[in-house]
Amino acid sequence: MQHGRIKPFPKHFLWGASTSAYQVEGAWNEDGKGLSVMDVFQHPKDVTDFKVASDHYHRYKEDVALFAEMGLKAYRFSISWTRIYPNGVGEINQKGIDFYNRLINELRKYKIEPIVTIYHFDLPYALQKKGGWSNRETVDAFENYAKTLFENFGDRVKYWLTINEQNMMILFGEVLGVVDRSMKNTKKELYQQSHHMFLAQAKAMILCHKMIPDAKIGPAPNISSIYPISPKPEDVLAAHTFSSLRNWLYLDAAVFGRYNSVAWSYFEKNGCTPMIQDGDMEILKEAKPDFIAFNYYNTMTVGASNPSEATKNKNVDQQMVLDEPGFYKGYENPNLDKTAFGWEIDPVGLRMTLRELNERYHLPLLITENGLGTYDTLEEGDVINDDYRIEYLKKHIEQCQLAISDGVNLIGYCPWSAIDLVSTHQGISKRYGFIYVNRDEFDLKDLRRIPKKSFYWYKKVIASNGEDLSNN
Ligand code: BGP
Repeated sequence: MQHGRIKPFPKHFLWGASTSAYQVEGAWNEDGKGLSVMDVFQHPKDVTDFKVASDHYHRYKEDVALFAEMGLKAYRFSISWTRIYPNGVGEINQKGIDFYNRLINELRKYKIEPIVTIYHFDLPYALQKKGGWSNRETVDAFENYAKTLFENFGDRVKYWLTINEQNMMILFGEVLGVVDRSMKNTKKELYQQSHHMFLAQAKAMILCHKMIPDAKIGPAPNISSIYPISPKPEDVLAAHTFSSLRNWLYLDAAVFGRYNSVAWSYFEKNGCTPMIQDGDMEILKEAKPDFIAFNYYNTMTVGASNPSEATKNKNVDQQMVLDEPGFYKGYENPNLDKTAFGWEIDPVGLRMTLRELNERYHLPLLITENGLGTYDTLEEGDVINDDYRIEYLKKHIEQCQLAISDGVNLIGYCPWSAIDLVSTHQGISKRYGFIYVNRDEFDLKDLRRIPKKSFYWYKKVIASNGEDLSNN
C-alpha cells in the first residue's frame, strides 16, 4: 500500500538506543556483584567473554554524556539482577543500588528517559543451581527483585520492560547460554520454565501498577513476521503454526493471559503441556501490559515439513530457525540481502511485523532492538565510516514511518546498540554501536570511545524528529 501523504513521527517519539547489563558493563565481580549465568557461559574460543565488556560500569558518565550529545530522548538498558541480589534472593547489595541510582540520575540530568529491562538473560547463577526457571521459587525471587527495583527507582523510571526475549530463551537457550547445558532441557522442561516466566512477568506487571501508578510496563520478546516459502496451502499453514509458537504464544499470554490454541495443541502433541496450578491463569489475566516492546532483526521463512524427516536443530545462517518435523521447516529467503554475519536484512518485514502486532493487540508499540551487527574499521584520525549501518537504520526508520501512516501506534525506536558491546555469542568484533569502543576480542587497548559516522547521522535524525534521514 502506498500513502499519498506520509504521517510524521509523533511529537514525543522516544528516539533512543539500547544495551544490556552483561554485554556493556564489565566489572563482573566488583562491588559485591554475584555470578550470573552469563558469567559462567562457555564462550567459543575465538571470542571474548563479558568480564570487561565495554567497561560501562566505570565509564557510564562519559557514555551518558555522549548519549546526550547524540540527542537521545531515551536509553534502554537492563539492570543486573546479581548486582542487586548477588544470590538472586536474600541480602540486598547496596552498592548495586547505588550504581543504578547514579546511572539513572545521570540520564535524568540530560533529560534522557530511562527504559529499564528488569531481566535480560542474566539469571543469578545461584538460582540456576537450584533449578533456574524450572524451580517455581524463581517466580517469587523475580517478584521480590522487581519489587526492590520499583521501590528504589520507581520515582524516576517510568518505562519498565519485564523479560527480554523470553521466546528466544525458550527456543534457543543453549545457544544463548541461558539454560544449564548439563540438564536435559526437554520441551516439557522448557515450556514449564516458560510458564514460570509468564507468572513472574504477570506478577511484576501487577506490582508495578500498584507501586508506581504513573509508570508503564510491558513484555519485550523478539517478534518477526513469518513468511511461507510458497503459496502452497501447506506452506502457509506451516508459517501460521511457526508464528503461533514463536511469536503469539508469548504475547497472547502477556496481553490476554491465555495460551493460544495452536500452541496448546502443539504442547499436547509433544507431551509438553506445562503444569498449571490453581490460580495461575487468573494471575496471567489480571496482569495488563501498557505497551508491547519488541526486538526486531529479521523475518523468517518456513514451509511444511514431513513428520518423517529427521529432527535437526537448524540454524539458517545463524538466524535461529528450527526445523520441527511435522510442523515447519526453515528456509533462506532468496529475496533478501544478508549481513556479514549471515542475518537476513528485511526492513519491509518490520512494517509487516508492526502491522501484525497492531492488529492483534491494539497496544502502543516500542521497538527496543534493531540494528546491524558487523565489522567496523577504525581509520586514521579516529574515523569510522559506517555508511552501511546508516543505510540499514535509514531503511528501517522509513518503514517505521510507513507503519505509522498505516495507523500503527509506534511510540519509540531504540536501535541496538547505543555503544559497541559484546555480542551474546559472537564477541566484540560483531559491532552494533553508534559509538566505537577501542578494544579487540582479547586486547583491551585503551577502551576509548569514538563516535562513528552513524552517531552524527542519528543525531540529525533525532533533531529533525525523523524528517531528515539523508546521509551527508
Ligand atoms: C538479541 C539480544 C541482545 C543482543 C542481540 C544481537 O537477541 O536481546 O542481547 O545480543 O540479540 O544478537 P547477537 O549479540 O547475537 O548479535
